[in-house]
Amino acid sequence: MIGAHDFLPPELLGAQRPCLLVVDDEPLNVQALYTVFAKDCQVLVATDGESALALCARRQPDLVLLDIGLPGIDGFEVCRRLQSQPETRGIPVIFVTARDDADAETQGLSCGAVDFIVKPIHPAIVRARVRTHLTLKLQGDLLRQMVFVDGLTGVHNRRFFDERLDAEWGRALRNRTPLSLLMVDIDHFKRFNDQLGHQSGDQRLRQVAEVLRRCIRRTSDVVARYGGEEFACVLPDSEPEAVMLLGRMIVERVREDSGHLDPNHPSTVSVGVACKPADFAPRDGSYQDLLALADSQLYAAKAGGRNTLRG
Ligand code: GH3
Ligand code: MG
Ligand code: MG
Ligand code: MG
Repeated sequence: MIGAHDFLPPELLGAQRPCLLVVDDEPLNVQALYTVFAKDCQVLVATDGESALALCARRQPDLVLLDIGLPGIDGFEVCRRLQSQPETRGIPVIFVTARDDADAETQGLSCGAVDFIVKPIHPAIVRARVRTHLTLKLQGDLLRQMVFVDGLTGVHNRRFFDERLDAEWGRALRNRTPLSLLMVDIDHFKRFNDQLGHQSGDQRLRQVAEVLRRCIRRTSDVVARYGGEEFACVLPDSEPEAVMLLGRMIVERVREDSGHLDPNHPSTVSVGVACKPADFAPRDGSYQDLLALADSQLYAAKAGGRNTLRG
């Protein structure tokens, strides 16, 4: 990671360099900004507003340097649209523009930009301001990671699961859409730990989390470590038949994958499924009831011999 250590505190840098998106329709301006940051950052370029929005959604840059005068939608509108979408709201925007009037700066900041720089740029000043806002952005990312992600397996944690279940429950009632839960518990995991040690147990937990991540792929779905060797998944807008199929696939994949990795010690899981139908009324119950139902189905799967699902 050449140079980035001097530019940003090393504890904030992940495996990849921070990613900047430069949006400007004038090649000389793009070149000037590219030269300032190419050593420390991965630099993406867009020359109009629509492609800037598409790149932000797809690549999730850590910061956007945004011109105002652009072909098609202007920079203000780009900034507003970034702010209006949950996936891009967290990306800081700095306007870099030839407009040096207070009106433009007021409008830019009220659209949600974090800073406003007037062209022609002064490289050291742009670098310093970008460093400040990138640091804040990466600190925020790190904090969210620590608060919402399970350190051992890399899937979300219980805190995140609880918040999302609460939110998705509300949304599913309002929109009259189905909402499903999967509870997944590793079978005889105490025995596995006793026989092979806790480090192998931790490794197996990571493998099972990876299977869940591969099976459950929609961006609205949540996979979380719910407790020790128990995982929980929220699946918005999923019909019961599809969720049962998914549960069955998880049961099979865990058994197969763990058997491939260690033929002498395959693991199995038991799965409990609960679904709130689309036409469910609030008086019919709460998301705690749905959780309790998934949990009781999980226990039924255990009682039914493990390595299976109930729903
Ligand atoms: P069952 O099939 O009924 O679920 O049996 P089980 O042995 O899986 O269930 P039990 O609740 O008796 O034991 C769960 C075990 O999971 C006990 C604990 O040592 C292990 N475990 C929980 N968290 C971790 C962890 O972070 N790492 C490791 N290695 N083991 C863990
Ligand atoms: Mg322009
Ligand atoms: Mg278990
Ligand atoms: Mg358990």
